[in-house]
Amino acid sequence: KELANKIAHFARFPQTGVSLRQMVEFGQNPSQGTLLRAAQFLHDELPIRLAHRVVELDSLPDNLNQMPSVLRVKRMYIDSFNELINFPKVTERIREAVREATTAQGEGRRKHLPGNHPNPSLNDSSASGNNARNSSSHWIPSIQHRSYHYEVKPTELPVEVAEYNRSFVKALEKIKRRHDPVVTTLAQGVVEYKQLLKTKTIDNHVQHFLDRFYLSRIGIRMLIGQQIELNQQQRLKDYVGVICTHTKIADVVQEAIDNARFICGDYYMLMNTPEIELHCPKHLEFMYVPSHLHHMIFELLKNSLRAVVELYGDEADSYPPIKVVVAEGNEDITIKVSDEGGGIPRSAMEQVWTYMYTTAQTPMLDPEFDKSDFKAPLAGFGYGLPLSRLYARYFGGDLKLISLEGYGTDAYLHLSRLSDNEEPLA
Ligand code: W6P
Repeated sequence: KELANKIAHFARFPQTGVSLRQMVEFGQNPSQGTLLRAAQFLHDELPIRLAHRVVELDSLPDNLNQMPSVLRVKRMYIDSFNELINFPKVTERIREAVREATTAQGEGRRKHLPGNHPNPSLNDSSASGNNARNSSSHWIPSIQHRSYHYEVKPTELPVEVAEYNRSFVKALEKIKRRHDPVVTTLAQGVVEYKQLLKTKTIDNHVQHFLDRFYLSRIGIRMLIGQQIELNQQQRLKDYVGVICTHTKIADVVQEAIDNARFICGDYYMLMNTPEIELHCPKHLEFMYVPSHLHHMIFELLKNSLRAVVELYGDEADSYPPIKVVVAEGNEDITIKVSDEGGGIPRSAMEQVWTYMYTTAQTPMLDPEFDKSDFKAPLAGFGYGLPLSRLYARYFGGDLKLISLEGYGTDAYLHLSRLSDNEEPLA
């Protein structure tokens, strides 16, 4: 139908990646004019990314793409796609006002290249000439031209600019909230699929689909989260949106250590929880999203704690400590988490990264389940590790495990310092 055509049309356009550095440079002291350009970029880019996801959901194996849970997820993507393409375009009058105000600042006029954009409402019909297609970011001069500062006095811009930004943020907030349950809903679909096929493993095709899908979700939510945060009046020191330009690694890791130990002691009702030693250059800082960093370290520590406690028993007088080493390189900051929890057999290493692998029961995925009397397992839900690796990869890092069966496990979390890596887009 018409909708299917629209989605197919948008899905033919390549997705445009943004690097951490671009997000930061774009978001430093953004004027309403800069925020408007960012809004235009998202107005263009998000429907493309969403359309890619819908097409991929459709092309899943037959009995999976018809699962009620998969259809529910698809519906969310379609609804958000529709809301975005029906969101009013920036009027030519506003655009002209922003252009004027920007130029008046003496920064040099930026050429607004004409768009041959999939969304016809976004095409600049008044412009002519360059219709180059391959650079899909060509209609975002501010991102294309690595100059991001539009020092525009608010008074120089018509009030409609701020109004437009506000209403676009509202639309983004609604979309973000709608997609909150995507991971659990899709996980439920995978459980059902597994039951249907009476299998315990997941084929590579589905595994790769889920990796792409969740990676894409991280990116979409990052971009939406940035736009929402940048539009807030209040600004935290050292923060650009959700990015902290001076993330103190030792502090974030210590926080994750404290939280993981607390959760572990609570879960196993331990008298003394395993110690976690941290070796980290005290003042080491880098540009990152603290919540992502916390999430990944917390996840690794929970796995290590579980392994150690289950190897030595919950009544042991003491446990071998878990060691966290933070290494400062030029290219990477690498965080090693070492436990003596007995390791993983080599044959099980691949399973650790699959979305099927669950050592724990999965009542949380049962909608009938009463959360109040459920004790969340410490680790081993099957999603923590693969998702953590995607968080690492999203900004050009990676996560690797080396196991010494019979002794313990080392996890290596590589985080790229260069921050020029563009988002990986499947
Ligand atoms: C284990 C299994 C595991 C997974 C991830 C991180 C650490 C560990 N330790 O025994």
